[in-house]
Amino acid sequence: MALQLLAPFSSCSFPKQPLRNHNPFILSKKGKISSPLGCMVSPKLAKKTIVRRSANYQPPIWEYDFVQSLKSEYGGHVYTKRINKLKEEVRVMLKQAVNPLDPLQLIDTLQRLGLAYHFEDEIKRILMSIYTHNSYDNTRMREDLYATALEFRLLRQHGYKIPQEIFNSFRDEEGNFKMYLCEDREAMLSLYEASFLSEEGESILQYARDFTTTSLKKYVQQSKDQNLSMLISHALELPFHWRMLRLEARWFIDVYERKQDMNPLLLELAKLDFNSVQATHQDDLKYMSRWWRNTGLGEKLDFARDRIMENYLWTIGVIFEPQFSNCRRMSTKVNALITTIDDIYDVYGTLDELELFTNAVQRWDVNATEQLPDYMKLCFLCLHNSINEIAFDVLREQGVHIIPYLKKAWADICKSYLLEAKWYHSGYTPSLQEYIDNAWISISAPVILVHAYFLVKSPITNDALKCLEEYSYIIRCSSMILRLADDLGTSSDELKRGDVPKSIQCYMHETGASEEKARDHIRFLISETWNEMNKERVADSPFSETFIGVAINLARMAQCMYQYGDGHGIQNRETKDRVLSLLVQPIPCMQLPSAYL
Ligand code: LA6
Ligand code: MN
Ligand code: MN
Ligand code: MN
Ligand code: MN
Repeated sequence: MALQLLAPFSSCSFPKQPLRNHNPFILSKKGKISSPLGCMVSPKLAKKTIVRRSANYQPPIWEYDFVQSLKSEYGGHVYTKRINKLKEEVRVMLKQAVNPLDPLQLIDTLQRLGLAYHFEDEIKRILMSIYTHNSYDNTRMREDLYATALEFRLLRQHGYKIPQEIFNSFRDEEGNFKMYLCEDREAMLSLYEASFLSEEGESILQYARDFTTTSLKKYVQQSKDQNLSMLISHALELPFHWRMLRLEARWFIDVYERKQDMNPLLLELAKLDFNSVQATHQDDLKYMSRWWRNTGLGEKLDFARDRIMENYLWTIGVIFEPQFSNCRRMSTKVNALITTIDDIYDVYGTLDELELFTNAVQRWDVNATEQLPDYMKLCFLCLHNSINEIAFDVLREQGVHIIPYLKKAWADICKSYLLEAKWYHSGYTPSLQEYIDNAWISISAPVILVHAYFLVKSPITNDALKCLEEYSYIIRCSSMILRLADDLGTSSDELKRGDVPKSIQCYMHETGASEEKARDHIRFLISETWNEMNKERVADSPFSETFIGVAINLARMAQCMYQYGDGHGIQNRETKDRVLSLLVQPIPCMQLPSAYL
């Protein structure tokens, strides 16, 4: 049964849109968020013994002193000099790459090594020239599937409208991909990766994805070539387009080192640059861990997740480039506040207290703290101070008063939290549609993205502010993926401790499906949402490329964090290893020759 995910806001406030027949769901592109709780009056807090739940979250494994002891030599002048020299050499390589495949492969390698951000102008120029020198009207016969798919992927990534029919040369009269192509694993991988740049309704790409997935899975089962199998399994687990960039870079640097035809210059640059970026991230992290300790929230609100390391890790997935330190730092504050407040609503607070808190946030008024219990006073003031400070910086530096936007985002999330709390306390199971209408907000992506908009330092425009206020479609798509990925990773534990039914359970309740089928359905919705987001990221928009990148990266980071369960709350082995490799351990490098020291 096809489920219709229609308007992602309360369905009573907005007429449902007609279904487009090829699409199993439509996220609404516009609309107001209704305020189902706005008219409710908070009852006075009753003085009685209160039974509170516990999530039994473990204390943080990353101790304050350990974080403060992190130190890297790679931020220093000597390394910067070497990196700049290597960058010049890569620029020459980019200029000299002329045969049609060379520049594409070089760009792909630079992307995967995490170096592309240094060469954005050069890469744009090369792709522009490839685009203008070729015809994409699908009459041209193409012979090399590997090259065609790579060209298609890189061009689409960069916003060119390349038709899916570019792959017609590789299909027979019935439209099937020609079977002999399966023998060429590199081509299969290349087409597989390209197929994730699809938009909704692009059946050739969907077919390409199914075809290559089947073929690559079969290969992995039978193959003796361990190296290639490892690459393929990695891609099958998550395609490049869905992956968190820094982690992918860290992984690929090791892969690249083992490649026979690798270029030592690129390898050296990739390692040094990774380590130098890591040095910047360590500085951010140390700053954040001091801030967090000063808030006292980790200590005083003992029921809540104390996860400053994980809260910072998210921001590396969202925007890793060294020049965005301030954005990462302020976003970490936002994440830490979200995580704490979410636990207040989901675990610790009574319904009466939650009404008061929601009301205080809506008023955005320090006078509202008076009625709050002490633990909420602390949290509310921390929220108020931290967010007002972010707004103050923006006012000082860019002359725009943004508190109305920030406080609206916080009021919206608190209202959505409160609705979930009411559902929980009344034992109500919503339909999947009703759940989603609220849950794309309660997952916090709108709050994260509204703040990020003001922190990426692109000029603030009125058009963008309007889109921000109504949570334009790219924000909704990113939120939807974050929500569904979070539900896949966290809902089992949430249900055990007592929480609202999440998307999986709502779907099971509504359709009678098994948990496994429900999970499949949620994964399917994630992939449909990616199709929508792919279209949206290249559509006309008042948002900067940087901000659109942030929205997409947030979805990628969600799929990373919840890839093996609740990587945000549980402190599982995978998250621990990721922290170690991204934030703690530099990549071993050869000593620089003494001339540099
Ligand atoms: C996930 O917790 C959590 F805290 C989030 C708000 C996810 C994203 C957070 C960042 C970037 P949980 P719920 C800090 O699974 O209650 O408890 O909405 O969220 O399912
Ligand atoms: Mn604690
Ligand atoms: Mn929660
Ligand atoms: Mn919650
Ligand atoms: Mn969850």
